[in-house]
Amino acid sequence: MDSATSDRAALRATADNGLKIAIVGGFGVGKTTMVRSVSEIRPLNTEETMTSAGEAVDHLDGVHSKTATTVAFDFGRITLDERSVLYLFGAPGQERFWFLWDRLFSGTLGAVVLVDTRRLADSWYAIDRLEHHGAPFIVACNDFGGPLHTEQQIREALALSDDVPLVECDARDRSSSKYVLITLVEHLHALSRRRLAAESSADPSAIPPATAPEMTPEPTS
Ligand SMILES: Nc1nc2c(ncn2[C@@H]2O[C@H](COP(=O)(O)OP(=O)(O)O)[C@@H](O)[C@H]2O)c(=O)[nH]1
Ligand SMILES: [Mg+2]
Repeated sequence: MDSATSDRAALRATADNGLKIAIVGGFGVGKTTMVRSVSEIRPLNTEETMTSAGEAVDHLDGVHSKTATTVAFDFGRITLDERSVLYLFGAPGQERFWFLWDRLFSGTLGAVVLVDTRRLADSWYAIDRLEHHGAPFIVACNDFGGPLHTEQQIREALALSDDVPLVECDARDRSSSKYVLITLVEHLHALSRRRLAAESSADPSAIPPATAPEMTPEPTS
């Protein structure tokens, strides 16, 4: 088993704010690849070589080049600043692991749904569960050189609403994977600003008074 933890980049002692992001999607869409390409530590993963014993269980339609499969979680880490650390969890895509996903989504800030545009339906379940949990997410189309679809075609096939960001990526490429995570974080930020604005208009007393900067209380933590 290729399973390793490395302290190549030791976690800072000041890091006290762990933020969790999930990377989900169908079997073979590139979840393990993405966690590997962006993690600053050698990701803990639990890949197993696939053998003929799994043929009846893990269907390789459309993913014939795949030789290993995740049998638990991919786990990676990115330090954001002195105090904040982003943890990435890639959930195994096979149907028999779907029961793990609901636990995975608790406490996550949001999720990236990776899709292979040749097999869009394989990511339906991930989107369904995220919507069920009310968890914010974005969709990233991983580049497998499949037929080109317009954004509208992909949105229709996935029944995605217009406010869910849809981006393209190459999970093997670090900067492309980083861009996907930045898109998710910007989406989360926009959602939280929208929520605050809605709360303020429902309750005008919730609008913070316009005080001079020197009157702003010091943060307590
Ligand atoms: N062409 C191409 N292949 C990819 C890309 N991302 C992953 N792969 C390959 O697709 C296969 C499945 O990827 P993997 O990360 O194991 O998928 P997972 O089941 O979602 O974890 C592997 O052989 C990867 O090397 C990509 O962006 N483009
Ligand atoms: Mg995997």
